[in-house]
Amino acid sequence: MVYSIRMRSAQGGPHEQGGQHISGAERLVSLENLTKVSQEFLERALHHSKGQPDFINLQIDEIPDTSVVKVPALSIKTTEASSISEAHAIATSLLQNAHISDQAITAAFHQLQQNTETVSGAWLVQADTGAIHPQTVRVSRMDAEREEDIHQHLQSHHCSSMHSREALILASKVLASPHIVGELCWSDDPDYTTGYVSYGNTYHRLSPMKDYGSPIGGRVFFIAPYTPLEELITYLTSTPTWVTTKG
Ligand code: WAQ
Ligand code: MG
Repeated sequence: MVYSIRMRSAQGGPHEQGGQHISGAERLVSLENLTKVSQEFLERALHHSKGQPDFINLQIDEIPDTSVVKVPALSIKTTEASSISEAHAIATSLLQNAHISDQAITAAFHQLQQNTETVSGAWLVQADTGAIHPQTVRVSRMDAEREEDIHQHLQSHHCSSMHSREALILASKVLASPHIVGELCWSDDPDYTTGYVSYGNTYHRLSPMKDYGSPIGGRVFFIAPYTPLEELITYLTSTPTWVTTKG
């Protein structure tokens, strides 16, 4: 058995009652590690640069090992730009390479830049028309299959922050869906300015995507035309997934 553990915290009440999202995290762990990771998640919820939550949800579900699907980890590339506008221009050209329309790219940047009320999930944007699905989706039930391997993979690209680890795992699960053609993300944590674009089989780290100190960030998943939304949302939220690394 493996255990899905997830945390989300908010200020001003629960998310579903209009609380402001502070932080969240999700992992798949063995029974042996459950207590340790629960404690880590609680600590993270209580000490976050976005502030003190007054609502914390810690949820644990048992999952049969056999139901976990495997997807490959994306390869990693890092680009440091000299300004935010240059980083955004690079992000735009990467998304264009993924055949995402200019309309959709503009809609995505607009949505993320005006995310003053932080949401806990990602926006789904139609890659051809730029139409934005009204509900956000929080991806869950994913982790690295082998901790040493993902660590090695990140380390070999000189990134070992918790932010990179979690974002690479999330982006690998997301892009493994045949309905998702790319992703644009930067953190809402005021002290973290690196973001990424993922498409094909690469996670392109880009910095700086925003001003240091800004609490504005988020995620957009670009979806293909005719995507079966319910099926996609079930995969993102519920299908337990191991991200695997080779070499
Ligand atoms: N599912 C969907 N959306 C999510 C999830 C999730 N599990 N977790 C976070 N989000 C959305 C939500 O709107 C957050 O406010 C926003 O993304 C930012 O989340 O150096 O840390 O966890 O390799 O603050 C990129 C790392 C870090 C780049 C991104 O995002 C690198 C990051 P954060
Ligand atoms: Mg955050």
